[in-house]
Amino acid sequence: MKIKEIKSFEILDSRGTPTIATLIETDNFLKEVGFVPSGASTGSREAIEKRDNGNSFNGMGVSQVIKTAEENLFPELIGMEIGMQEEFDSRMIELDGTKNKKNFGANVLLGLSLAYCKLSASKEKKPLYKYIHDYFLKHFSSEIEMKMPLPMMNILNGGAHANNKLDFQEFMIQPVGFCSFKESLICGVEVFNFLKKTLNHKGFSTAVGDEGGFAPEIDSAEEALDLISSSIEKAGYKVGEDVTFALDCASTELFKKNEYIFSNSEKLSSNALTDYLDKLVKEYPITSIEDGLDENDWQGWETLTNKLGKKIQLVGDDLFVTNKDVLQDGIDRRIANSVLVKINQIGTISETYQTINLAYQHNYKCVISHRSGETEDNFIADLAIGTGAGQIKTGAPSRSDRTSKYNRLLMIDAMEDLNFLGMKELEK
Ligand code: 2PG
Ligand code: MG
Repeated sequence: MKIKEIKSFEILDSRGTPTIATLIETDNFLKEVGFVPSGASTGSREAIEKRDNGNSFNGMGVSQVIKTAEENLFPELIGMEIGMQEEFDSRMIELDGTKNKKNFGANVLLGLSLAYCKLSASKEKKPLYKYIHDYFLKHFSSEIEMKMPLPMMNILNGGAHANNKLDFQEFMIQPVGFCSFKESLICGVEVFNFLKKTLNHKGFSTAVGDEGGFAPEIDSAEEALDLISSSIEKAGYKVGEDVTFALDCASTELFKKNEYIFSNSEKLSSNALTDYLDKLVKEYPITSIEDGLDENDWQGWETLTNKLGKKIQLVGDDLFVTNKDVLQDGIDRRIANSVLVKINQIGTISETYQTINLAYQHNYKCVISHRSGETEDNFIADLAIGTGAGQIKTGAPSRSDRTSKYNRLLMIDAMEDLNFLGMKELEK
């Protein structure tokens, strides 16, 4: 089975920003499409998302980017055999010829890599998650089992995803105290709905931010955590037992001239922010903190990891950018203990696998993640199950760009008898 035709389309992501969908057709008429997500708070080491910088869509268009790929990249891929992800991705990387994929754009490469991966699953007549699992086992030494991921649900938004004064970007819940994915998700949905009632009752707006979570006009992390705590209780669950908290501080966005600057004009040093996070962990049942510090504040990360790394999950997002070389540096310096995995940060599926494998080899956990700009593509649901990552971060249970992932998980969960570890996932 070989590639016969490739076509890319300029489409829209969940924020109305252009992105790319790529369709590959094989010589036996199979077709698959890969849709590319896009971030707002991006790490500086991410692979390059290429845009036209022309007149359309305020410079955000991608039609010229697609045209260049159609002329110079796609013809080189026609005729390639389906089912050899690494060879396919390596060929694209070689043709791009740059370290950060700035020639054709990581958004171009990812659309191709995704469509190719889906076709490989079709070729083997396997569901995508099963194909990913088998591929991973065949190519890597990490021992993994397929399992349902624990949701990390962003129900209250701040930072670059909302226009309120909340400095931290994401206030998430992890429904840890349940025996099945479905029960865990139901709990998350109920808490989300009670949060809406709580906000309404207190006179706050219930409009939502980019990832479907509420974005009320509040300005402190404590206030956000208190609002969520009371919603958990009102929904009939126990804070810290049934549901724990996860934060994405997205601190790279706050870091200027060696200080973390908050919207109330308060300036914290790296050590002061670490102390503040430590205090929050003592006061609230927080089980995970992502990007607690800036992507370049590695000294600070060492202190943060020494202080909290044995107690909770410390996730590197902008810090590691799903890049195995950057992750290796982090492992060498023993910073963080978990990696956020975003397919468009690195731009190909096989490099994503390599990063996941490296993490597993060094006992780092993986959280498979969406971007703030998403599409209807639910590939990451299959990726989370197939790689046995155990955790998925894909926003609030609201807006179809977010629920498409939860819905895919619900359907797989109903069809397969897969393990779900809940709290044990975090304790492993
Ligand atoms: C993050 C992501 C996803 P963005 O920081 O973790 O929640 O946001 O896609 O804007 O980088
Ligand atoms: Mg993040």
